[in-house]
Amino acid sequence: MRKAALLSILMIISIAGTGTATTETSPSIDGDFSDWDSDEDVQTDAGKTLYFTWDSNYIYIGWDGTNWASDGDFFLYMDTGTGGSSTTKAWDGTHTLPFAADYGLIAGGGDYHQLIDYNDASSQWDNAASNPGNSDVYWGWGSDDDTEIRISRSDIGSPTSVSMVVYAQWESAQNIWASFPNQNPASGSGSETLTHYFRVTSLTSGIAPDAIPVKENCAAGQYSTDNFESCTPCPAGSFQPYTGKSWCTTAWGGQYATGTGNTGQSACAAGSYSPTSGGASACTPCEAGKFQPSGAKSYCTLAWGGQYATGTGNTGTTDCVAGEHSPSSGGASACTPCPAGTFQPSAGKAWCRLAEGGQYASGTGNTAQSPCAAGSYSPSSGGATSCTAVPADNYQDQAGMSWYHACPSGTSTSGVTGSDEASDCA
Ligand SMILES: [Ca+2]
Ligand SMILES: [Ca+2]
Ligand SMILES: [Ca+2]
Repeated sequence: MRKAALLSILMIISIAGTGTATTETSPSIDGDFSDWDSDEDVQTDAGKTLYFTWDSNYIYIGWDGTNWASDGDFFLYMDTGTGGSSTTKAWDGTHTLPFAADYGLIAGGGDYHQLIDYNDASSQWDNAASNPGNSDVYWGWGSDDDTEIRISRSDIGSPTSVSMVVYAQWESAQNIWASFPNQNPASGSGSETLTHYFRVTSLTSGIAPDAIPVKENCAAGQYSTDNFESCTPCPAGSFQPYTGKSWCTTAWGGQYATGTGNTGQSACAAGSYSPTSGGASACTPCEAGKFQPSGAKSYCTLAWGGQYATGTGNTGTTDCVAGEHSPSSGGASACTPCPAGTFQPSAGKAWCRLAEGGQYASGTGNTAQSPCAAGSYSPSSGGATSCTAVPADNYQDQAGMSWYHACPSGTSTSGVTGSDEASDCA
């Protein structure tokens, strides 16, 4: 049973295949589809079939089963070359087209129809100088609701290629109820963004209209690598703000684009950066010893000498406290206590001062030096970590001195060191 069903399907496909023909075809405009070839009913949507073909003088569109006086209004938009508009002519509202259309055909019902021409100079849709006459259109109505349309190729700039969308909207509202290519939305609710279109790259003979490729206008955040047969989200670290592009832009230095499908990039926050080479999917916190007070930067700055930046992601630096320093070369993640023999009374300094002659600084992290006591001294070269007792037969009766007095001739301290007054010499 299932085998038999499959066989009959195969037979139908085979019969349809042998019956196909190719352009060029010239059907009569009479509300009768019997003069169209079997490969010219290109798609179905909402129960309606779209027919499409051409010959050397005309483009032909067919649409079955709709009374345009009561069941809605008909719209055709064509991109034939440079310029044009991706917004439709306002008709109870506008829709977004997947290309910059140069011509359109609007039909309200009965015999009303209008070929329109986008005026790039004034940025508006104008009625075309030539309108297809009644002899060129058979509008579906009550007794014969099949529509056939013939548009003179010379009336639309004699294009050699064309991109096309066709749709129907409600009788007195912009809501789209059928749309071709049928990959396009037809939600019956307000303004739509049409994403797909038929693309005929050469309006020549030998082409089967039902094999015309449907192209996708990539949305913002996407790009196409296969001539718009499909779209791919922009990879992390890149973005695309516009529709219909074949590339994504690498995020700039100081910016990032996280995840895929980004329509824009974001600025790195203060305390972080992304490199000038670009393409970051995330920003990097400033490393220890560096800082960045501003957003959208491609670098962090070394902490200045006398300051430090501890941990990562710093937006600023901190002064070293008194008794500490960081080197003038910068980039410190911590400050260093002043070594023994030196001191620093101020905060935010890149150096420590040597203890002066007659002074000393013991241990590390000193904020001040101390004077040597009487009976002791430190050398005038400075940097002493402690004071030295005055040698025997000498004395020093003042504090803070780098030298000492010799006992007067004929006197001594009897071998005692550290004498702190002249009377110790006897
Ligand atoms: Ca016909
Ligand atoms: Ca165009
Ligand atoms: Ca209508």
